[in-house]
Amino acid sequence: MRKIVLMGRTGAGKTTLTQALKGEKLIYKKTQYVNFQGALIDTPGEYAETKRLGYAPALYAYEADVVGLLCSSTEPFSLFPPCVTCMVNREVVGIVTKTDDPQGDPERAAGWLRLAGCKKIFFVSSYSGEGVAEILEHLKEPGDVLPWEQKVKQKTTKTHKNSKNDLKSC
Ligand SMILES: Nc1nc2c(ncn2[C@@H]2O[C@H](COP(=O)(O)OP(=O)(O)OP(=O)(O)O)[C@@H](O)[C@H]2O)c(=O)[nH]1
Ligand SMILES: [Mg+2]
Repeated sequence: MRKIVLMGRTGAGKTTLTQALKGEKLIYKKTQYVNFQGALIDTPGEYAETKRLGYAPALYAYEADVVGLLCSSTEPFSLFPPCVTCMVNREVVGIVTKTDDPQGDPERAAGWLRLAGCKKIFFVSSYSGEGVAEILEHLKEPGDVLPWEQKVKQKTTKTHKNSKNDLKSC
């Protein structure tokens, strides 16, 4: 998988999204420091919110192949300045989170992410699972087998074995 670093304000849903991407149980845990978890890099929201810490996300971007800027559908304003994506020489994608929230406005969040320079926008809800598979597909590299593909592969192998046995019994 290509590595993605998730950035966005406190409560944007970065950690919950890492849990959803890994198929784990969703448990609230405040991020205190940058967490490296295989292909996922989770950052604390304070890095995006505090000017003095603002250089850290730019540096951590170089540890990843893709930068994910998160903006939840419920955010009242955007933290990302226009065209901020030019600060890193990595692909930057926008991720609108909490699309399930009835109080949210996903299109407004997507507009802010486009203004920040994101060409590709994912709409996700870690609660319902919407959009999670699309992010995994985007990070997939040749040779990677995603969990649902593995099941299909196993089924195909089983069917192939069964048909072999069927042929033997004939
Ligand atoms: N409705 C809804 N709530 C969500 C979703 N994802 C996360 N939340 C909630 O939003 C809150 C913050 O989520 P976190 O994943 O901890 O946010 P974070 O961006 O990691 O925050 P920091 O670690 O403080 O930077 C939690 O109460 C989550 O349960 C979602 O898809 N839908
Ligand atoms: Mg977190």
